[in-house]
Amino acid sequence: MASPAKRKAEHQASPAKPKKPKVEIPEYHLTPSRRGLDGEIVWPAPKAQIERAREIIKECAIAQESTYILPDKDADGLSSGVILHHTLTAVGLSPDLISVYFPPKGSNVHDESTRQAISKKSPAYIFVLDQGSRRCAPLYDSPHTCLVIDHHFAEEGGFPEKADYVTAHDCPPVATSSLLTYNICLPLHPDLEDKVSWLAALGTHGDLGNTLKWQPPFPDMTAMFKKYSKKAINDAVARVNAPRRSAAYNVEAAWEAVISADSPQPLLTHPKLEDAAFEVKQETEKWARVPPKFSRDATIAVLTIKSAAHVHPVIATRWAGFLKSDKLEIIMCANEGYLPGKIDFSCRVAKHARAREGDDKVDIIKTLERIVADDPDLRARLGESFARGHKEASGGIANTQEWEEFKKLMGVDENARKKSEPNRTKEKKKPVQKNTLANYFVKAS
Ligand SMILES: [Mn+2]
Repeated sequence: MASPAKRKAEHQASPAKPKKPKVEIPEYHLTPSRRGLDGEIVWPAPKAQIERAREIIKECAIAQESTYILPDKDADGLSSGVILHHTLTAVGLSPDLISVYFPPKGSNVHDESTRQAISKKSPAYIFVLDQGSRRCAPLYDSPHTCLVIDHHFAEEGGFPEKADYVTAHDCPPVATSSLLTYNICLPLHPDLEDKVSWLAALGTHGDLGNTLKWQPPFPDMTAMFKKYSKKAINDAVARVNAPRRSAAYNVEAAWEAVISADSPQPLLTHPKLEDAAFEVKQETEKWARVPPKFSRDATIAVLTIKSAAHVHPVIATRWAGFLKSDKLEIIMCANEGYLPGKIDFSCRVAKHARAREGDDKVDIIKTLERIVADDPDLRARLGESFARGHKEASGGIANTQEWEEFKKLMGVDENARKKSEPNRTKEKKKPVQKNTLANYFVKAS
């Protein structure tokens, strides 16, 4: 079935030029792996890190002390948090001792508000999952054990002081946080396989998309996919991702839904997830057709929207699969309406630029940094929330003032559209609303 973006593209604008040859994107699982000194493949993370993570989980269960879990808000983060929760309780930690925390809309685990929340709980164990890490002071001043499980880029030593960490980032093909957590937890209790395999798939499809082949080094999920269809998993991804995209930002509802589900099925009929998904779909349709503007060198397309919902990554992803130009590398969607006085933006690699290798490979984080490299003052003002995430899917938050300066550096709007790029996106059609479950928007980013 054609993706919704594709279907939309076909019907919204008929390309004036002949079709280009189909771009072959290499299968994700075929990314060359790192090998240890013994020649063994190192995957999904260095062995010593995985062993240490297992020790901490076992120690935590024995300690029977207050435990705080801080998972990220998307399908991958929630799945890894729930896998960990199921594991901790399976190995004997009393569920009453576990609390879960989600920073409010616009905040993250590195903010002061998160530190205050942690202090209030005074936990003995802290687990930080899928949050993207940076070098910082310990998350909590009193003695505690902190384990970071992640797969985002982190600079050398880019973790909270004194925390243990296990990261998939340096072991390609980079596993998701949920898959890494699954890999860590699975051997810890015989009952876990049934409980957590589908969650590993839920989180992994959430981050890597629904075309992943579950081929080595990825684990064999044949038995699980016999029980639950790929469609059920993918539909569940969209449902689980909906609350954090909605204006109300009810991430707790998504957590509750996932932790009480024993299969993808209940997620598909959960009323709170359904309502959020409906809202997100409407907002996406409303903003899906804003015309792009281009950077001076035509390598970046910028779409500007104004929505209280977190739909900018979805819109960037859609356009990334649709816009065609040889020069184009990055699609950027900037949302002026998500946080007051701020721009929240998401970037994706243009589809035809995804197959590039070596020096030509598109690295969004590096590109964003390069744009401001000659303006250290602006770079400093853009702050820590600029250019975070993955090299293929980055973004950030900037104040309006800095955003305008950043756009100037890119030369957005200076570039008159090239002849080779017909003005086919300028005809702004009124968004059509077709809010039926049948055409429910499945692709999450
Ligand atoms: Mn993730």
